[in-house]
Amino acid sequence: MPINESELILNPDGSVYHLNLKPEHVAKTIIFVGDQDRVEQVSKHFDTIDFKTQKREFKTHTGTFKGTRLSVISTGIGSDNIDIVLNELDALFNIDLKTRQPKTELTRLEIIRIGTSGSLQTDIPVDTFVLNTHALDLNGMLNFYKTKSICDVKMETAFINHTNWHPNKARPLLVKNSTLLEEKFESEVTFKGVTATACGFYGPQGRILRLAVKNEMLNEKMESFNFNGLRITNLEMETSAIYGLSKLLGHHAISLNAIIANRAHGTFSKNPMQVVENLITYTLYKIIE
Ligand code: R1P
Repeated sequence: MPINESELILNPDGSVYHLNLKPEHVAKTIIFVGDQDRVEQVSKHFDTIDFKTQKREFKTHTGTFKGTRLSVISTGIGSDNIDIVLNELDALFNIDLKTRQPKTELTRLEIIRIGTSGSLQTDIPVDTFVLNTHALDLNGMLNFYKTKSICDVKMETAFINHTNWHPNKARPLLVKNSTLLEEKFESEVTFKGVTATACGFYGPQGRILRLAVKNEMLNEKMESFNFNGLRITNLEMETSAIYGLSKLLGHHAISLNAIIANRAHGTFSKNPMQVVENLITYTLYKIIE
Protein backbone atom coordinates (compact mmCIF):
# COMPACT_ATOMS: atom_id res chain seq x y z
CA MET A 1 0.00 0.00 0.00
CA PRO A 2 1.40 3.43 -0.92
CA ILE A 3 1.80 5.88 1.96
CA ASN A 4 -0.97 8.50 1.76
CA GLU A 5 -0.28 12.11 0.70
CA SER A 6 -1.40 13.29 4.15
CA GLU A 7 1.22 11.11 5.90
CA LEU A 8 4.26 11.63 3.69
CA ILE A 9 3.80 15.20 2.48
CA LEU A 10 5.77 16.34 -0.57
CA ASN A 11 6.11 19.88 -1.90
CA PRO A 12 5.11 20.63 -5.54
CA ASP A 13 8.75 20.18 -6.62
CA GLY A 14 8.86 16.69 -5.04
CA SER A 15 10.94 17.68 -1.99
CA VAL A 16 9.97 16.55 1.52
CA TYR A 17 7.61 18.91 3.33
CA HIS A 18 9.67 20.56 6.08
CA LEU A 19 13.27 20.00 5.00
CA ASN A 20 12.73 21.10 1.37
CA LEU A 21 15.12 18.38 0.25
CA LYS A 22 15.18 15.79 -2.54
CA PRO A 23 17.22 12.59 -2.25
CA GLU A 24 20.10 13.91 -4.39
CA HIS A 25 20.55 16.93 -2.10
CA VAL A 26 21.75 14.99 0.95
CA ALA A 27 24.96 13.12 1.79
CA LYS A 28 24.93 9.87 3.76
CA THR A 29 27.02 11.49 6.48
CA ILE A 30 25.01 14.28 8.08
CA ILE A 31 25.96 16.73 10.80
CA PHE A 32 23.09 18.02 12.94
CA VAL A 33 23.39 21.41 14.60
CA GLY A 34 20.66 23.17 16.58
CA ASP A 35 21.35 26.77 15.59
CA GLN A 36 20.79 27.80 11.94
CA ASP A 37 23.83 30.08 12.11
CA ARG A 38 25.99 27.10 13.02
CA VAL A 39 25.38 25.64 9.53
CA GLU A 40 27.72 28.26 8.01
CA GLN A 41 30.13 27.79 10.91
CA VAL A 42 30.48 24.17 9.75
CA SER A 43 30.25 24.59 5.97
CA LYS A 44 32.81 27.43 5.89
CA HIS A 45 35.34 24.60 6.35
CA PHE A 46 34.06 22.69 3.27
CA ASP A 47 36.09 22.60 0.02
CA THR A 48 32.86 23.14 -1.91
CA ILE A 49 29.21 23.80 -1.11
CA ASP A 50 27.09 22.26 -3.87
CA PHE A 51 23.62 22.74 -2.44
CA LYS A 52 21.89 25.12 -0.03
CA THR A 53 18.31 25.39 1.13
CA GLN A 54 16.27 26.57 4.11
CA LYS A 55 12.69 26.30 5.30
CA ARG A 56 11.80 27.54 8.80
CA GLU A 57 14.62 26.48 11.17
CA PHE A 58 15.77 23.67 8.88
CA LYS A 59 18.77 24.91 6.90
CA THR A 60 20.91 22.51 4.85
CA HIS A 61 24.30 22.86 3.18
CA THR A 62 25.78 19.91 1.26
CA GLY A 63 29.34 19.82 -0.02
CA THR A 64 32.67 18.15 0.49
CA PHE A 65 35.25 18.35 3.26
CA LYS A 66 38.70 17.16 2.15
CA GLY A 67 36.94 15.16 -0.57
CA THR A 68 34.29 13.53 1.68
CA ARG A 69 30.66 14.37 0.86
CA LEU A 70 28.84 15.83 3.87
CA SER A 71 25.60 17.56 4.71
CA VAL A 72 25.02 19.87 7.64
CA ILE A 73 21.43 20.47 8.76
CA SER A 74 20.07 22.72 11.49
CA THR A 75 17.34 21.08 13.53
CA GLY A 76 16.29 24.01 15.70
CA ILE A 77 15.60 23.33 19.36
CA GLY A 78 13.95 20.24 20.77
CA SER A 79 13.06 16.62 20.16
CA ASP A 80 9.83 17.55 18.35
CA ASN A 81 12.00 18.95 15.55
CA ILE A 82 14.19 15.84 15.58
CA ASP A 83 11.08 13.75 14.93
CA ILE A 84 10.55 15.76 11.73
CA VAL A 85 14.19 15.81 10.64
CA LEU A 86 14.90 12.11 11.16
CA ASN A 87 11.66 10.84 9.64
CA GLU A 88 12.02 13.08 6.55
CA LEU A 89 15.72 12.27 6.09
CA ASP A 90 14.98 8.56 6.35
CA ALA A 91 12.15 8.94 3.84
CA LEU A 92 14.54 10.56 1.35
CA PHE A 93 16.73 7.45 1.37
CA ASN A 94 14.45 4.58 2.33
CA ILE A 95 11.09 5.38 0.75
CA ASP A 96 10.57 5.56 -3.00
CA LEU A 97 8.99 9.02 -3.22
CA LYS A 98 7.37 8.21 -6.59
CA THR A 99 5.64 4.95 -5.62
CA ARG A 100 5.35 6.04 -1.94
CA GLN A 101 6.47 2.56 -0.87
CA PRO A 102 9.30 1.72 1.54
CA LYS A 103 12.36 0.40 -0.31
CA THR A 104 13.50 -3.17 0.24
CA GLU A 105 17.19 -2.24 0.25
CA LEU A 106 17.76 0.25 3.03
CA THR A 107 20.44 2.92 3.30
CA ARG A 108 22.14 3.42 6.66
CA LEU A 109 23.00 7.04 7.44
CA GLU A 110 25.68 8.39 9.76
CA ILE A 111 24.33 11.19 11.93
CA ILE A 112 26.61 13.31 14.07
CA ARG A 113 25.16 15.96 16.38
CA ILE A 114 27.40 18.93 17.19
CA GLY A 115 25.50 20.54 20.04
CA THR A 116 25.86 22.72 23.09
CA SER A 117 25.04 21.44 26.53
CA GLY A 118 25.22 22.01 30.28
CA SER A 119 27.34 19.70 32.43
CA LEU A 120 25.82 18.25 35.59
CA GLN A 121 29.13 17.03 37.03
CA THR A 122 31.66 19.10 38.97
CA ASP A 123 34.58 17.37 37.22
CA ILE A 124 33.33 18.19 33.68
CA PRO A 125 34.02 21.92 33.40
CA VAL A 126 32.90 24.41 30.77
CA ASP A 127 34.81 24.53 27.46
CA THR A 128 35.19 20.72 27.29
CA PHE A 129 33.59 18.09 25.01
CA VAL A 130 31.16 15.35 26.06
CA LEU A 131 30.42 12.34 23.87
CA ASN A 132 27.18 10.63 24.88
CA THR A 133 27.21 6.84 25.17
CA HIS A 134 23.48 6.87 26.00
CA ALA A 135 20.58 9.28 26.22
CA LEU A 136 17.73 9.36 28.70
CA ASP A 137 14.50 10.54 27.08
CA LEU A 138 12.92 12.80 29.72
CA ASN A 139 10.76 14.57 27.14
CA GLY A 140 8.30 11.79 26.31
CA MET A 141 8.76 11.84 22.53
CA LEU A 142 10.04 8.28 22.17
CA ASN A 143 7.05 6.96 24.12
CA PHE A 144 4.96 7.40 20.97
CA TYR A 145 7.02 4.70 19.19
CA LYS A 146 7.46 0.97 19.86
CA THR A 147 10.83 1.12 21.58
CA LYS A 148 10.89 -2.11 23.58
CA SER A 149 13.74 -3.59 21.53
CA ILE A 150 16.09 -0.64 22.01
CA CYS A 151 15.68 0.42 25.66
CA ASP A 152 17.48 -0.53 28.87
CA VAL A 153 14.59 -1.25 31.24
CA LYS A 154 16.82 -2.03 34.26
CA MET A 155 18.61 1.28 34.11
CA GLU A 156 15.35 3.15 33.53
CA THR A 157 13.82 1.55 36.63
CA ALA A 158 16.91 2.41 38.70
CA PHE A 159 16.62 6.03 37.50
CA ILE A 160 12.90 6.17 38.30
CA ASN A 161 13.55 4.90 41.84
CA HIS A 162 16.59 7.12 42.44
CA THR A 163 14.86 10.34 41.34
CA ASN A 164 11.34 9.58 42.64
CA TRP A 165 10.18 10.09 39.05
CA HIS A 166 6.49 11.04 39.10
CA PRO A 167 4.31 8.10 37.97
CA ASN A 168 2.13 10.36 35.79
CA LYS A 169 5.08 11.55 33.72
CA ALA A 170 6.15 9.63 30.60
CA ARG A 171 8.61 6.83 31.39
CA PRO A 172 12.21 7.99 30.97
CA LEU A 173 13.52 5.72 28.19
CA LEU A 174 17.24 4.94 27.96
CA VAL A 175 18.71 4.50 24.48
CA LYS A 176 22.26 3.85 23.29
CA ASN A 177 24.46 5.52 20.69
CA SER A 178 26.16 3.75 17.77
CA THR A 179 29.19 1.90 19.16
CA LEU A 180 30.83 2.22 15.75
CA LEU A 181 30.63 6.02 15.85
CA GLU A 182 31.59 6.14 19.54
CA GLU A 183 34.86 4.41 18.66
CA LYS A 184 35.41 6.81 15.76
CA PHE A 185 34.76 10.04 17.67
CA GLU A 186 36.11 9.33 21.16
CA SER A 187 39.58 10.47 22.20
CA GLU A 188 41.51 11.64 25.26
CA VAL A 189 39.69 15.00 25.01
CA THR A 190 36.14 13.61 25.21
CA PHE A 191 34.36 13.00 28.49
CA LYS A 192 31.83 10.19 28.12
CA GLY A 193 28.46 9.56 29.74
CA VAL A 194 24.70 9.66 29.54
CA THR A 195 22.84 12.81 28.51
CA ALA A 196 19.43 13.61 29.90
CA THR A 197 17.27 15.07 27.10
CA ALA A 198 14.72 17.52 28.47
CA CYS A 199 11.54 18.94 26.87
CA GLY A 200 12.36 22.53 27.84
CA PHE A 201 15.21 24.82 28.83
CA TYR A 202 14.04 26.31 32.15
CA GLY A 203 11.71 24.29 34.42
CA PRO A 204 12.35 20.97 32.66
CA GLN A 205 16.09 21.46 33.28
CA GLY A 206 15.62 22.73 36.85
CA ARG A 207 16.31 26.42 36.06
CA ILE A 208 14.34 28.59 38.43
CA LEU A 209 13.81 32.21 37.42
CA ARG A 210 10.37 33.22 38.77
CA LEU A 211 8.56 29.87 38.61
CA ALA A 212 8.82 27.07 41.16
CA VAL A 213 9.47 23.55 39.86
CA LYS A 214 7.82 20.42 41.20
CA ASN A 215 11.01 18.47 41.87
CA GLU A 216 13.76 20.85 43.03
CA MET A 217 16.05 17.90 43.73
CA LEU A 218 15.95 16.48 40.19
CA ASN A 219 19.29 17.86 38.98
CA GLU A 220 21.06 16.78 42.19
CA LYS A 221 19.50 13.34 41.88
CA MET A 222 20.65 13.12 38.28
CA GLU A 223 24.16 14.19 39.26
CA SER A 224 24.38 11.46 41.92
CA PHE A 225 22.80 8.71 39.77
CA ASN A 226 25.21 5.90 38.99
CA PHE A 227 24.23 2.64 37.31
CA ASN A 228 27.08 0.15 37.00
CA GLY A 229 29.51 3.04 36.51
CA LEU A 230 27.30 4.92 34.04
CA ARG A 231 26.50 8.45 35.16
CA ILE A 232 24.53 11.37 33.77
CA THR A 233 27.02 13.89 32.46
CA ASN A 234 24.89 16.57 30.81
CA LEU A 235 21.50 18.01 29.92
CA GLU A 236 20.33 19.09 26.47
CA MET A 237 17.20 18.82 24.33
CA GLU A 238 17.70 16.55 21.27
CA THR A 239 19.94 13.53 21.77
CA SER A 240 17.48 10.90 23.06
CA ALA A 241 15.27 11.49 20.01
CA ILE A 242 18.28 11.28 17.69
CA TYR A 243 19.52 8.04 19.30
CA GLY A 244 16.09 6.43 19.63
CA LEU A 245 14.80 7.19 16.14
CA SER A 246 18.16 6.36 14.54
CA LYS A 247 18.22 2.95 16.25
CA LEU A 248 14.63 2.22 15.22
CA LEU A 249 15.23 3.30 11.61
CA GLY A 250 18.60 1.55 11.34
CA HIS A 251 20.96 4.54 11.24
CA HIS A 252 24.18 5.22 13.15
CA ALA A 253 24.15 8.23 15.48
CA ILE A 254 26.49 10.00 17.86
CA SER A 255 26.03 13.16 19.91
CA LEU A 256 28.98 15.42 20.67
CA ASN A 257 28.44 18.36 22.98
CA ALA A 258 30.40 21.51 23.63
CA ILE A 259 29.95 22.12 27.35
CA ILE A 260 29.09 25.80 27.67
CA ALA A 261 27.51 25.73 31.16
CA ASN A 262 28.27 23.86 34.36
CA ARG A 263 25.06 23.50 36.36
CA ALA A 264 26.79 22.08 39.45
CA HIS A 265 29.16 25.07 39.69
CA GLY A 266 26.65 27.61 38.28
CA THR A 267 29.17 28.78 35.67
CA PHE A 268 28.91 29.69 31.97
CA SER A 269 31.68 29.70 29.35
CA LYS A 270 33.41 33.04 28.77
CA ASN A 271 33.73 32.15 25.07
CA PRO A 272 31.03 29.67 23.97
CA MET A 273 31.60 30.41 20.26
CA GLN A 274 35.20 29.24 20.59
CA VAL A 275 34.40 25.89 22.22
CA VAL A 276 31.77 25.25 19.54
CA GLU A 277 34.31 26.15 16.84
CA ASN A 278 36.81 23.76 18.45
CA LEU A 279 34.22 20.96 18.47
CA ILE A 280 33.34 21.60 14.80
CA THR A 281 36.99 21.28 13.77
CA TYR A 282 37.47 18.21 16.00
CA THR A 283 34.40 16.54 14.44
CA LEU A 284 35.24 17.32 10.82
CA TYR A 285 38.74 15.87 11.14
CA LYS A 286 37.41 12.78 12.97
CA ILE A 287 34.95 12.22 10.09
CA ILE A 288 37.74 11.98 7.53
CA GLU A 289 40.23 10.09 9.77
C1 R1P B 1 19.12 25.47 24.13
O1 R1P B 1 19.78 26.67 24.21
C2 R1P B 1 19.57 24.66 22.90
O2 R1P B 1 21.00 24.46 22.96
C3 R1P B 1 21.29 23.07 23.06
C4 R1P B 1 20.00 22.45 23.56
O3 R1P B 1 19.93 21.08 23.29
C5 R1P B 1 18.94 23.28 22.89
O4 R1P B 1 18.71 22.90 21.56
O5 R1P B 1 21.71 22.45 21.87
P1 R1P B 1 22.04 23.16 20.46
O6 R1P B 1 23.13 24.15 20.73
O7 R1P B 1 22.51 22.06 19.59
O8 R1P B 1 20.80 23.78 19.95
